[in-house]
Amino acid sequence: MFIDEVRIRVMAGDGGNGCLAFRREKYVPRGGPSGGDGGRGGDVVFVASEHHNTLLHFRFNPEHTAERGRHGEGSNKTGRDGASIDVPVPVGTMVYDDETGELLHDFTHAGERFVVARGGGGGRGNQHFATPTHQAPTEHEPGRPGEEKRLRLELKLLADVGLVGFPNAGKSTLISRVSAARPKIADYPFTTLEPNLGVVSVGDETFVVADVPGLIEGAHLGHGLGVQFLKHIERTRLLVHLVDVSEATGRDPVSDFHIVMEELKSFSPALVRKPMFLAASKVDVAQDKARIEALRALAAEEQLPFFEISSVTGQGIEDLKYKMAQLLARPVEEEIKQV
Ligand SMILES: Nc1nc2c(ncn2[C@@H]2O[C@H](COP(=O)(O)OP(=O)(O)OP(=O)(O)O)[C@@H](O)[C@H]2O)c(=O)[nH]1
Ligand SMILES: [Mg+2]
Repeated sequence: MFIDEVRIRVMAGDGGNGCLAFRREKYVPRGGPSGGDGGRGGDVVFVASEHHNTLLHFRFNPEHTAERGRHGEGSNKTGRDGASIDVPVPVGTMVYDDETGELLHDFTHAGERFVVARGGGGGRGNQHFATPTHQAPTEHEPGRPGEEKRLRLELKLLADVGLVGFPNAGKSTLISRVSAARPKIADYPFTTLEPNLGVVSVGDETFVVADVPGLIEGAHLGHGLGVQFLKHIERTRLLVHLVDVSEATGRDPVSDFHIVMEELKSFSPALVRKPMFLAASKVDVAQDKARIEALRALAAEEQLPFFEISSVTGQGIEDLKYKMAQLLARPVEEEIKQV
């Protein structure tokens, strides 16, 4: 399975210090000790959320700190407690202590809460140290430090979008263009030997794109890398079919399309019934525009949304990302009806 992973640091608030003070008031000679206690530091709490499906938000925000408790004050005033913070994590997140490797928590349902770092207790003020024989105590405690931890969060991901096409069609390059994933890219077929995942964000939406090894004719018979890795995209909601339209392939784009479709179908007929986008890839180096037009006509015939993209110049990439997000934002039932 695919795994999204981040390392973060959480710091609960320190407790406030206890105060050293004596009551000083008119007409009250030798007022006793009056140092208040420090407040508790805030906790860092993880909350399982249905609205998050990736750990992407932690990449931009790898430190989470709760507020410290206020110090105690004179007149026996206790310091205010520090505010705790709630940090959302997707359901399915496993929280590990990064130093010991110990599994601290496994979030299984929405709304579940787990305190990952506890705030420190407040120190006692000198009011607590008075005894009959010790009436002017100067003892007071410092607040205790909040817990600080380095954590590793792990999430098993299901891909939302699968990239399919011939070897060398530019699938890995596309995923590196739209996400932070950095798969191996090279100018020879079968660079990708196992699926790569990338997390894509478009506005507030995030989704997961899987790049699988290229398919060739006879893949279902075991040619090339075969088709067994297609199981990784069986549960996606959208396929983006990349066809290299540059002359360098020495093949016809339309026949490339049909060959890949046959291989997908032989693996699972359900795969070719999924919503699919057809993307003409490497349009920056396609000299003969007729190759693109032939593919466009095919897309119209097959009723597939058509894109012309270049992961090198960036042409068409934003539009493709946006349309993927738009399709994924639709309720699942709507897609089933369409099929
Ligand atoms: N000019 C141009 N070259 C591209 C483009 N996209 C990818 N390439 C090049 O095409 C070659 C193959 O790209 P990859 O992304 O590795 O192709 P792939 O589909 O992942 O290939 P496999 O992993 O072997 O199935 C690399 O040399 C890329 O630099 C593009 O839009 N324009
Ligand atoms: Mg690849």
